[in-house]
Amino acid sequence: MRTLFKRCELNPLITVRDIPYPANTVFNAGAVDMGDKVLLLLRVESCSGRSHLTLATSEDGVTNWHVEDWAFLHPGEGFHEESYGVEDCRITWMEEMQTYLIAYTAYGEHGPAVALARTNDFRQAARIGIAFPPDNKDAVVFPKKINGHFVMLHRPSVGGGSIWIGYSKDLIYWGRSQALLSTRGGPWWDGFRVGAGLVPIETKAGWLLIYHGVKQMASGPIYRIGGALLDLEDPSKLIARSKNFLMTPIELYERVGDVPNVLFPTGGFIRDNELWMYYGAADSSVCLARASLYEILDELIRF
Ligand code: BMA
Repeated sequence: MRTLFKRCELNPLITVRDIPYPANTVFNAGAVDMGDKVLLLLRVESCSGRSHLTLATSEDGVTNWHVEDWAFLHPGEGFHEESYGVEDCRITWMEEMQTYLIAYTAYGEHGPAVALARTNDFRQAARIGIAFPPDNKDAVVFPKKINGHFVMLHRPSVGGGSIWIGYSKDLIYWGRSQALLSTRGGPWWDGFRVGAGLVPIETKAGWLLIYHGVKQMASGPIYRIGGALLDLEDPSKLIARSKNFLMTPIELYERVGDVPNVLFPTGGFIRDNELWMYYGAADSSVCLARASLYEILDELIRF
């Protein structure tokens, strides 16, 4: 079978055995290419069932992960909206602010909300606040302002499970919301739900968005990976979208786990025209797959 994405032969890269304190599972990590190392912000689900975010670094982005023994972002005292946990972050380097923006799911008694935090050095995070109230998740901030505005994708769970776009001047007040990429319905691989995956990547053909799509089966959902292209000047315009999924659960570590049949991409970057994509597998590990950027663009433009 010909596949665009090649799985790293050392998958799964990080499992709960690599966490230096008691935990239930590790998955869905934000990623940053720092040149001399790759930094991941892991979602660790503790033995209580709540999640927090923990740092891991590796010089080559594949082997010898050093996982910190403290939580970088923990459900905070006094932050009622995230009292059930902090989950599934995506990290954006904002060149013009010289800071990292972290979009994450703040899960509280009212449901999952989209929250933002910032850091300059990954020593500590400063919370910015809730950007979109429940039920909202799968948020990514674009890596630069477009027409003077910060731009964010997010996924309200009501109203069809589609990806929306919103804008802000100050990262606090968000508006001009629009639905951007809808579920396809019917038997499609992304018929039931979609959600943004990696931070959009600027290419000559448009913003490349890697997203997850869910198909509801008799036995439960299957989470797969697809791609889309958004207009560079006006990212609310969808230029192309993969008709076929780009990657589907095949390996045992993707098929079996706390939630079976899940590929959940949350971190990635381009190195030498190759897309490095970190994804959570079966809510039980962090894995890596790589693909040629040009082959992905080719696949998207062909349909
Ligand atoms: C989604 C998110 C992810 C999770 C996925 C599969 O709704 O909550 O954190 O990986 O479901 O369980």
